[in-house]
Amino acid sequence: MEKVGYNCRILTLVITVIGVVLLVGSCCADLEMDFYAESCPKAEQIVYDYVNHHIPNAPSLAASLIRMHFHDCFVRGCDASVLLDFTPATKNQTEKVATPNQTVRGFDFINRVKNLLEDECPGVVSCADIITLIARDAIVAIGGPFWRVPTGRRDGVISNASEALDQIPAPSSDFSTLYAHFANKGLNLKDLVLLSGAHTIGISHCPSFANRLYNFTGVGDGDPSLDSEYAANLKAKKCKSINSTTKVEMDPGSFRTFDLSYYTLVLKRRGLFESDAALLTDPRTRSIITQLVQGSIENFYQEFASSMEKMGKIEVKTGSFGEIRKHCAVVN
Ligand code: HEM
Ligand SMILES: *[C@@H]1O[C@H](CO)[C@@H](O)[C@H](O)[C@H]1NC(C)=O
Ligand SMILES: *[C@@H]1O[C@H](CO)[C@@H](O)[C@H](O)[C@H]1NC(C)=O
Ligand SMILES: *[C@@H]1O[C@H](CO)[C@@H](O)[C@H](O)[C@H]1NC(C)=O
Ligand SMILES: *[C@@H]1O[C@H](CO)[C@@H](O)[C@H](O)[C@H]1NC(C)=O
Ligand SMILES: CC(=O)N[C@H]1CO[C@H](CO)[C@@H](O)[C@@H]1O
Repeated sequence: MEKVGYNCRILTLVITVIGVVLLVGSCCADLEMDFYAESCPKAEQIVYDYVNHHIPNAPSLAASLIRMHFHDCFVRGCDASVLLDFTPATKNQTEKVATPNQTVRGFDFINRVKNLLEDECPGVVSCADIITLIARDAIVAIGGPFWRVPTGRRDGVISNASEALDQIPAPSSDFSTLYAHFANKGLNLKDLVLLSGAHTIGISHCPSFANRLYNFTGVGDGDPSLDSEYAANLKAKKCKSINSTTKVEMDPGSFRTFDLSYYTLVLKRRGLFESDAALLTDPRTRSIITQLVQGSIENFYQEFASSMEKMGKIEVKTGSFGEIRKHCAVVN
């Protein structure tokens, strides 16, 4: 009698476990390494080959591609919503037209890789995974850090310009604004400091920071937290007026090298944006920067890799959510 009851309880437990596994499996599967191993075995190699064929001729694109990945993940998760063009189906203007995206390049690059993958295995590889893989491979191609990219992301069907404005932090952000934006996405202060380290490569346009040179509080003043010699130099050479549209290397002299010099600049009060300078205004982030600068480049790469892997998992759609777009710029 007792044994039957016992077996019964075991059976119920087994059925419950199976039920839970099925439920979880269908709704919110995890990303996994080499997700396309069976459905499109050459997918990751095709991305890798394309990146390694083209990035050496256009290394500056690597910066734009990792930035695109960041902008994608911060709005509705890493779901390629950043790639959508405005059509009647999107109703509102899409993320692409929002201010932060106006300086993102590399959309054609993504589309060309997508076309190769559609030729190889139609309808299988998501645009969201393509952005994520390309960003990693492009940074590795310029000699930067490698990080793991588990795959299986699916593409979103909504892209909304005003959400991009709300969720991608502005360069004028202070510490608490940055803290809140990152915490909203499950990222901590260490991630904030490490991911900001991507500003060791790439360029900025003057409008992103010109107020710090010419009109910080609206009375024609400069930002006192920006090194005055550095500010004078920018005014004389690059951003000659507040309306200048010139480009500036964010990490002058080493803007193509993924190194620690961004952090060295920030400590010298030469971070370009208020958001870079803001990392010094909190003792916790300041101390993380000091430790990074004192540590090795290998340590930085390792820490950066783990924050990138975390960023690549923000609010991903997997399993039966979302879709696999046929064209990255439009929903199916
Ligand atoms: C912490 C908040 C952040 C703010 C406020 C911010 C803001 C900006 C701004 C305003 C620009 C220059 C745009 C222009 O005028 O051309 C820029 C460039 C860039 N950002 Fe950030 N960013 C942040 C975080 C990140 C993260 C997390 C990444 C990547 C992991 C990233 C990667 C880059 C790169 C690589 C560039 C150079 C782009 C190029 O050369 O085309 N940024 N960022
Ligand atoms: C987005 O679309 C909705 C409804 O179509 C409209 O009410 C709203 O004002 C739009 N917002 C923007 C920022 O365009
Ligand atoms: C876009 O986002 C705004 C809020 O940021 C919202 O008011 C609007 O309805 C959204 N549009 C669509 C089409 O979802
Ligand atoms: C500086 O900012 C103030 C207040 O926003 C504005 O009235 C003024 O025109 C600005 N000056 C310049 C040179 O842009
Ligand atoms: C910058 O542009 C604004 C508006 O386009 C104009 O009012 C202002 O005079 C310009 N400032 C300078 C310093 O050229
Ligand atoms: C790549 C892209 O679509 N960029 C767009 C950003 O927004 C500006 C202004 O709306 C467009 O002109 C760009 O084409």
